[in-house]
Amino acid sequence: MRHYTSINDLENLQETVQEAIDLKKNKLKYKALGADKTICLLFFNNSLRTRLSTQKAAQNLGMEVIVMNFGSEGWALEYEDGKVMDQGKSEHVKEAAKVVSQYADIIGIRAFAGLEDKEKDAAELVLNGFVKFASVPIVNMESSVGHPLQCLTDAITMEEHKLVGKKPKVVLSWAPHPKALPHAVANSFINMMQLQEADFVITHPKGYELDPKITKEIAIEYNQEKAFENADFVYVKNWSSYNDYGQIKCTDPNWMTSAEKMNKTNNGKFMHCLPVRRNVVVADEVIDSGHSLVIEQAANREIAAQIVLKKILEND
Ligand code: SN0
Repeated sequence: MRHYTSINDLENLQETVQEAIDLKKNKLKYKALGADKTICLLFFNNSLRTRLSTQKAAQNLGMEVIVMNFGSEGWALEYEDGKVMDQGKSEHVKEAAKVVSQYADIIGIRAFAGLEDKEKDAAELVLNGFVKFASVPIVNMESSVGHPLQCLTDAITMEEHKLVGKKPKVVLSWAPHPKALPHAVANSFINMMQLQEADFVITHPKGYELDPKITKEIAIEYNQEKAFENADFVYVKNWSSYNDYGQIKCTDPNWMTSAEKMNKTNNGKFMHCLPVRRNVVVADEVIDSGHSLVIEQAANREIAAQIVLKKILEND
């Protein structure tokens, strides 16, 4: 594997999940693999888990890590070809990507959707700018369209918790949120689920349909309680409207995941990528219960990042 920009860059998801579960037993086994190599993590947006878990994963592989909060400390970058740069942008991605490539063997990029211009977000200017102009592999640490380290984490976590011999029922549920959030986590979760054997349902209020190129023929159930019936895993996430791009169309608190709703599931597990707004997205009683996997998911971010970096270092 050269770049990791989407879950589809993995040759085989199931095999990768098994490799990750094995790696978890001995995280320092490949400490020599990254010796004398450097990863440079560029953050155009905030982070807790992605930053620390990717750094830890690289360290487990013996790599040196350079982290930069590019959004607040770097020059404002221009992405448009042929632009007369006489406005606010100081540097072109052409130079920035080539320069960083000289200091790093792998570059990680986090650049969220702006949620103002659908076409610009779909074009993945930041991620694709680095893929195009860098001379080293690029890892997507959440772009406008996807969060492939998160969905690999989620696949690992579900594999560890699924009931043996039962095709799991998995629900992706929209939740209310005070801010307009990107579609990336939901998109990548869907991409990943399309590579799994599962009974998969998406539930959200009308008007929250995601990009049909991503959801394809997946069932949408507008009745959340119905969707939760007999679910083994409930994956909860807010996203803003895709059709009315970046808008908040619904704030109905009834969409919060409560214990009452979880009682409709098959002893189901609650999942969320974090950070999460307690008592808006999910009730305390659910996230604090034994059915919540959120802390385990966060732990698996390290393993997911490590298996990805290992594959890139091995060019496997
Ligand atoms: C991001 C998102 O894509 O939804 C990152 C998730 C991994 N989440 C947020 O920006 C939440 C911010 C907030 O204020 O709750």
